[in-house]
Amino acid sequence: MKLILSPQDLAINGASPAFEKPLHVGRPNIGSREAFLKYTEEIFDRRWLSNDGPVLKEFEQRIAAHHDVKHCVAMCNGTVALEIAIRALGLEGEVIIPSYTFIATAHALHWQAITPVFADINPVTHTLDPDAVRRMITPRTTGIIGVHLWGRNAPIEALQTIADEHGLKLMFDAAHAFGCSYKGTMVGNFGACEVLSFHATKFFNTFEGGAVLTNNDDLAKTIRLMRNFGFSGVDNVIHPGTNGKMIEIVAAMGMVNLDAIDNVVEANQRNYQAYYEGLSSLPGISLLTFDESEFNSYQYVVMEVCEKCPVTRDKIIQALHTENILARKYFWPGCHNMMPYRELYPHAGLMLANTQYVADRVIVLPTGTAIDYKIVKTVTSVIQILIESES
Ligand code: T4K
Repeated sequence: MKLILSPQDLAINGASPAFEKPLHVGRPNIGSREAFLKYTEEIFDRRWLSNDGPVLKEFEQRIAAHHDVKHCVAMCNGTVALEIAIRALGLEGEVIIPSYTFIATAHALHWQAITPVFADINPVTHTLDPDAVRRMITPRTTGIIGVHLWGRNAPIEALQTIADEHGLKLMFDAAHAFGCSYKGTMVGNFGACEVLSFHATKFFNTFEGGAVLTNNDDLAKTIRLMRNFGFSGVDNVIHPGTNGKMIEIVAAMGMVNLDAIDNVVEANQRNYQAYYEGLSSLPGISLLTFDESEFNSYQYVVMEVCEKCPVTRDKIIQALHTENILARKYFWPGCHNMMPYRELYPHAGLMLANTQYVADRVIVLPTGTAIDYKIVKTVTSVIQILIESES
C-alpha cells in the first residue's frame, strides 16, 4: 500500500497501483483457526460428517437464539434455502420481488417455474416500494419476497398489510441481514419466514451456507423434511424433498465465526466511520446510512455517486480497479437486465425507473476484518483526489 497524495500518485496517471495485491470486496471474516481445527479433529474422531450431526444441531440452536426466533433450519447455501422456503410456502404463479437484488432471489423462483415479477424500489432506501408492489399484483400473484438489502429492512409492515389485503404469502430474503433488527425485533421474526445466507463473502460465513428462520412450527417441520429428501426417520419418506443439508465441518465454521461476531461488527463500524470521514464532504458522493438505534452489521459500505459528482460512477470504478481496489457495482444492472429475464420480460424496465437510477450510481467498497483504517484512508484518498482533480 502506498501513500496517495496527488493526481501524480494515481495509477491512471502512470504511477504504480496503490495496492500491490488486489483489495477485494467480500473478503471473508474468519474466526479462531485453533478452535476450528479442534472441531475438525472432533468431527473426524466421531466419524459423523453430515445428516443432522451434533455440531449442526448446536449451530442451529445458537443461530435461532441469536435472532430470538423459534426455528433455524440450516442449509447448504442461501439459494437452496430460498428455493425450499418458496416451495414449502406453496408459492406458484407469480411472486413479486425487487429487481435490485442478487440474482439468486429471482432464480430461486424461476428454477421452480414461478414467474418473478419485478417491482420498483424506493430510491432512498433501495428496498421495495409498497406502491410499486401494489401495481404489480395480478390474479396470478401468490406471494411477495421482500429483500433486506444491505442489511436494511424492507418495508416490513407495509408489505404485510398488502399481503394480508390480497391473501398473499410474505417472506423475506434476509441474506444481508444476519444479526440485524427492525424496531428492536431481530430479523427472522417477520413474514412467514426469512432466509439467511452464510456465503464466504457475507459478514458471517460458514464457507457456504444458509438458513430459514421462522416461528411457525409446521413450516419449520416441512422445511426440515424437504431439506433431507422428505425422510421422517429411517426408510420412511413422507414428503417430496431435496438435499439441502449443511455438513458438520461447515456448521463448525459457523460456531467459530459466531464467537468472533462482535469483533467483526466493530471492525465494520470502524471502517464505515473512516469511509464516512473521507467521503462525506465530496461533491455528489454519499454513503448509505444505517439506523443507529437498531442492530446492524455494517457489512456493506455503499457509496452513491449522483449527477453533482464531476466524475461518473463508472470512471471511479475504473480508477479504483486500476489501483487494485476491486470495488463492485452491486447489483447492477438489475435482475431484469440479466438472462433469462431480459429476454423473457423485455419491457420490465419500463416499470423500474428507480431500480435503474440506483443501479447506475452505487459502488460497494471493501470492508470487514481484512481492512483497517490505513487501507480505508488510501481508498478514500484515491476517490478524493480523482474527484478534486476533475472539479
Ligand atoms: N439473496 C441475496 C440478496 C444475496 O446477496 C445472495 C448472495 C443470495 C440471496 C444467495 O445466497 P447464497 O446462495 O450465495 O448463500 C457474491 C456471493 O457469491 C453471493 O453469495 C452474494 N449474495 C453476492 C452478493 O456476492 P459474486 O458473484 O459477487 O461473487 P464473487 O465470486 O465475485 O466474489 C465476490 C468478492 O469476494 C470478490 O471480490 C472476491 C471475494 N472473495 C470471494 C470468495 C468466495 C474472497 O475474497 N474470498 C472468497 O472466498 O457473489
